[in-house]
Amino acid sequence: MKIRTMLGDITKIQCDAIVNAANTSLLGGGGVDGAIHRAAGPKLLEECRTLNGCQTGQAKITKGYRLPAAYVIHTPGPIWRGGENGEEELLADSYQNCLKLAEAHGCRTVAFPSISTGVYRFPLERAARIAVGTIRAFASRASSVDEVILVAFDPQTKGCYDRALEEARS
Ligand code: AR6
Repeated sequence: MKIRTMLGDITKIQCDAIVNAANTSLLGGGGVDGAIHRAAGPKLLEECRTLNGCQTGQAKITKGYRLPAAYVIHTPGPIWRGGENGEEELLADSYQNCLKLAEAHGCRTVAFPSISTGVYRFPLERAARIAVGTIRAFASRASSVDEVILVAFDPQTKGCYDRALEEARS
């Protein structure tokens, strides 16, 4: 399984599934969540309303509607509260549960935004290491997913991903 990083807007990416850094209501919000709902159109919210929310670290899947991606995998990442409240484990759960759902739906390519590092204030470098570590650990048991794209919306996030990947490979 290949892992690559890119700078860009996740709503423009042509792949089987994009991940949404959602909240537990799954009813939309700001940041990447707002951008995904705007780009997908109102049918995405309609489907989300049928899902009854989602717990932190878990994931639920919908269709992509007007997005180039076939599916959206929604996961509420943890809100950073100092690091003593299971935040690291919950962030790893988010990545892992998204990958499991992608596998269950036969996805080959999956794109992730930097979950929890915006409004939820998870420290960026730690989050990047958790993202890379969890995806690499999953790679050994992945059968359908063969490419994961880590999509950074700003150069600082891209730099953190690239360093975390380099560290993990060396
Ligand atoms: N493409 C890729 N990444 C993006 C995009 C985009 N179009 N837009 C923003 N980002 P955030 P969180 C980056 O705050 O911290 C929402 O209101 C952004 O720069 O979107 O998990 C939800 O409803 C940052 O690097 O998500 C929740 O209430 C990253 O995506 C809450 O925010 C995540 O930032 C979730 O907070």
